Amino acid sequence: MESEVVLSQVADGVLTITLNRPDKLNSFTVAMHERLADAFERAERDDGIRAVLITGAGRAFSAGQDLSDRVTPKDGTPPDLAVTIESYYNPLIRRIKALPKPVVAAVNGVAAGAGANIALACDIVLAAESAKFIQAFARIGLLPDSGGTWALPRLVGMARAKALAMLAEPVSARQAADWGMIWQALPDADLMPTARKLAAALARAPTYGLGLIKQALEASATADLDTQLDLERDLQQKAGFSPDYAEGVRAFMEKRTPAFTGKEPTEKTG
Ligand code: T3D
Repeated sequence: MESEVVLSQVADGVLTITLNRPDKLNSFTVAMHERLADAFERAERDDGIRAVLITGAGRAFSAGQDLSDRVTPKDGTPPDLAVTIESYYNPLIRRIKALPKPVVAAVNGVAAGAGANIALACDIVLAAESAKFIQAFARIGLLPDSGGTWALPRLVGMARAKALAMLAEPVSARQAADWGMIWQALPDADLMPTARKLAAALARAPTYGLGLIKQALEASATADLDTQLDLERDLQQKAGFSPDYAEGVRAFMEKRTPAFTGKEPTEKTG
């Protein structure tokens, strides 16, 4: 029996998603995309899920598109890549960005092609020291997709983005952390315990407020300062009406640890 290509497990308010085609370095098939979409849909509708952790089984995070689905006979018609991008990769990136909950990537091994850019679309990226990021696209005549051409210049600057995309050379996890492309590189044995701990801490945090942080930071990429100041005012108003803000201030004044519920404001109390 074929094993599940994407594994999902909920514990401590964290939905852990494991890409699970280790013998093919977790490269993406349609079935994988569909299972991954199901998992994100669950994260969207289940209030009990307050953080998502995504990782890969085996020695890779993901090697991007499964290229065995892309072999064209010399006289055959080439695949229309816009179709898969529009149907699967773009919706996935939009979903990660729009989810009002933190998404953590634990990059356990090589992340290549769309695999690299899916990891980089996550809110907090941790990587094992043995992991590497490869914008492999140019090796096969493509350009970075899955938001790569948007994310890379913002994360590492245009000079590095162009070289990474055109040379398609691997970047070590340590180098990626030093460049600000990811949050942390960790000794291999520490990756999953640290990632689980971090995701569980995020799941106990003020989820509604974290969603607003994510919204504001994502919007800043294309906004001018005036627009961003207005957005901050509007989102802070929402945050100020949330039960977690009231709890946070009370807990501070009472010198105790806050017990956040992550809930949205139910009514205007201010
Ligand atoms: O097509 C569209 O819809 C458009 C969207 C495109 C998005 C993309 O992601 S395009 C980019 C696709 N990905 C790549 O070009 C990366 C291809 N893989 C590699 O370059 C290398 O595998 C790695 C650098 C990632 C790792 O190298 P290495 O030496 O550690 O492993 P390996 O021996 O190459 O791979 C191990 C196995 O996984 C091997 O299978 P085998 O021979 O043991 O049966 C290899 O064929 C398989 N594998 C690795 N990557 C893919 C793959 N099989 C299918 N598709 C892959 N992408």
